[in-house]
Amino acid sequence: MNINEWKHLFKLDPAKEISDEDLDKICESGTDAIIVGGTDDVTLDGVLDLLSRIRRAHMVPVVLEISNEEALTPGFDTYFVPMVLNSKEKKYVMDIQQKAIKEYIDMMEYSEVYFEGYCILNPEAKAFQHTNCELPDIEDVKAYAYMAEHVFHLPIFYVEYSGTYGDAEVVREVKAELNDTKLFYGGGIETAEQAKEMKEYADAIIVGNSIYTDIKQSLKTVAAVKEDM
Ligand code: 1GP
Repeated sequence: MNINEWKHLFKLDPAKEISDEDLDKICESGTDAIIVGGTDDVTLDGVLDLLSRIRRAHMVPVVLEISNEEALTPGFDTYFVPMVLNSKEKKYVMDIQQKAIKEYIDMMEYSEVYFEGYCILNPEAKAFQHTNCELPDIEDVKAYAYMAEHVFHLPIFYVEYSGTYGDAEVVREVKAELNDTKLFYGGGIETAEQAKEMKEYADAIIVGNSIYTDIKQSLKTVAAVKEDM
């Protein structure tokens, strides 16, 4: 499992219902991994329920994106820890993360953990409001990308438009800033065409909400960005 080769990820929200049938389709879709993560009402029960249902019958790698410590549990293949770079509050950039490291340093030593530099660009997104973000312009975003790679040496820079389809030009310009840090794009992808458009610049795309609104179209985003399918 090498996150540097990931091209497509589905993100499942533990606070949302998904039938076994739809979950099977997501797991068998050919996606590179499934991220379990959300903003509101993420509980340990919800996280464990999804993990066990995925693990029951599938080999797909499963990532926990940690949004609150109470829902942290061993058993995932990989852990993502967001640092919200455009938050106005330092606690969302690094304090919560520092506290988690202090508490879970032992577990981290035998787990695969990656920190993500998040830049949240949709002011309507719950995550934007929850982490008290400031809306950056394109030059700001590029400077955050520079910091992610050259200051923090983060493996991932995540352009997050959660809930709305973003500006492909922003993604293109950000990609041009990055060499080693991988660019993840997520937000509003509902069709194969949108997946293709964002994947042209992003190293990996993340598809979330459309799993719950139009699974048929959502599944088509996988083949749209993976040549081997
Ligand atoms: C959310 O980036 C992901 O964190 C995916 O966004 O739910 O809008 O697809 P959507």
